[in-house]
Amino acid sequence: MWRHHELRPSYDVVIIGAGVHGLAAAYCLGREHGLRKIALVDKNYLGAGASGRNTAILRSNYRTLEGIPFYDASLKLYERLSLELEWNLLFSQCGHLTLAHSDSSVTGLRVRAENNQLLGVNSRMIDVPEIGELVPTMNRSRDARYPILAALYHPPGGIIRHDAVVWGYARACDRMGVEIHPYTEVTGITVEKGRATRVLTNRGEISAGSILNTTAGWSSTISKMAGIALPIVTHPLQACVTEPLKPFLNVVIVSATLHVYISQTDKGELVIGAEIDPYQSYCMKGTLPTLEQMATYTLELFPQLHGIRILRQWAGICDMTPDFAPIIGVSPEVSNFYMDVGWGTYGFKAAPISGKCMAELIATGKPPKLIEPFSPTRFGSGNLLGEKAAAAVSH
Ligand code: PYC
Repeated sequence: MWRHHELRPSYDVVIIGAGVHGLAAAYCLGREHGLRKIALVDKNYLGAGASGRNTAILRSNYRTLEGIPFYDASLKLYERLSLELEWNLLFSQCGHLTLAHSDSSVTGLRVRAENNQLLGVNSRMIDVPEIGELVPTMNRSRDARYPILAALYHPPGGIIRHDAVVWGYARACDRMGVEIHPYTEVTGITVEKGRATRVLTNRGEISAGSILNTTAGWSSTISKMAGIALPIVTHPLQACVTEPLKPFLNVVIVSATLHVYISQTDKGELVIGAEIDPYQSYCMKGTLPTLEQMATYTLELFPQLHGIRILRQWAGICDMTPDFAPIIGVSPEVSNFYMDVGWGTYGFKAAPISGKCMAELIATGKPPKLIEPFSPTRFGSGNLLGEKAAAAVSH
């Protein structure tokens, strides 16, 4: 799939973090801008971080006028990515349902539906009978602890095979001559006269024309090596997968009130996710209380699932920003240090468009319009965004 290389002494671009964001940026730098002297370095195996730990949900039903077009561009790139990479990513556009269990969440989801429609994204509010047509197996009783009142329906949303996305991009990068260096941990970054000149790793030193930080979970620690402070806090986010069941759920279900989201894979397993852990940590282990919560909330929606077995539980770590929007752009302090970080719980779905935009920015020096609102300078100027209301579950 990709070859082993010795580290060369210098590259045009060194990308730190070989998850989907780093891979997508390397792929676009090569494919769209003709750059080849690119090294992707990662302290672990490919997909060991957030790229292989998310619940693989794709959607563009966001809340803000900045976020909606961005995630929608990403979804459209995902729609043709299997063809482009010649690698089946098992993207199933089965649809995405965000449930409302209170009047205030109906109002909030209505705003999202209207903003989505205004910007050409296929989303609409649906009532309980229509929810029943889409998910006849879900408990829609008025006697439930939190009865379902309505839902935001987003037909183009769905699930994909996240490992396949990593492998597909990695294979395409390798074919172009981009070097992928797993197990290559960055231990320092040298900055001279406002430019990052060298990346120090456990396998030696590399000089770099440009450096791109695409790490998730460690983005603030990597940026700090270049002397850049980021307004990020890092929290674990847990998920689990059940034994395979006969197909009964062909839409992604999200309930912010119940703090749970559920989908069924092609193999029949249920993938279930929680809200972020309430404390900051870099730990990627699951905990029993969160597993119990995920099980309890799933049973509120699907009581018939009692007794099914959990196969695995895990955590990924998420870099949370104050406005639930990413930090994308060049550092105002270090002129050749680029960042595509701070994705919170939204990163996986944004990878194709972030990679494209970062590649354009690095290759041309001009930020594409789509990423301008996410600039690292917005915290200083007070132009924060407000994407929290689009979170799958409340945080
Ligand atoms: O934003 O769809 C989402 C999501 C699901 C799990 C984590 N984030």
